[in-house]
Amino acid sequence: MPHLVYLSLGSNVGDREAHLRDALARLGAAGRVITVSSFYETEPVEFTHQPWFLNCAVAFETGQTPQQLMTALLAIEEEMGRRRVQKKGPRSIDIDILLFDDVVMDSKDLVIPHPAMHERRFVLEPLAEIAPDVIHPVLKKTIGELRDALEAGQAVRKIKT
Ligand code: PH2
Ligand code: MG
Ligand code: MG
Repeated sequence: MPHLVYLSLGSNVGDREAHLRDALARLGAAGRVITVSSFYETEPVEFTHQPWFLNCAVAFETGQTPQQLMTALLAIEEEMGRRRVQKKGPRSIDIDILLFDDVVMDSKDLVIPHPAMHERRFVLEPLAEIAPDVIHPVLKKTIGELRDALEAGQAVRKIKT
């Protein structure tokens, strides 16, 4: 049985749109892309002294386990030249697992659902576009509800493509 996964993609170095498209194409090696949200220009949060990001959300189907998928995503990031210099800092591509079926896990190097997803407008706005009624398996709220509950701030704007 394939697993239904939601991913968040982000880039804030170089040709951000090309990086997102390149990553989307490479995801085919690990499963099947079902839906891609619009691309959103987003204000950097947490580590704020860096360029604005381009972010999107992806619905994805895979036969892999969470660990296998994370390994595949890290390989894509590496192939695309990502260098880990500053934690939460500038990156050519970041691919994060947000949700994996209804899996709840907390291992040393992989936490699902993504522990910060419910606080991040750059995640919830694109995700609500493609999966508003999906329920967060820990918070038991829909993605639309989580998005509506965010405090004002964290500028996010859909770009025309
Ligand atoms: N990623 C982070 C930290 N801050 N801010 C925005 N707007 N978009 C991101 O993808 C992002 C961020 C760590 O992964
Ligand atoms: Mg991230
Ligand atoms: Mg990451």
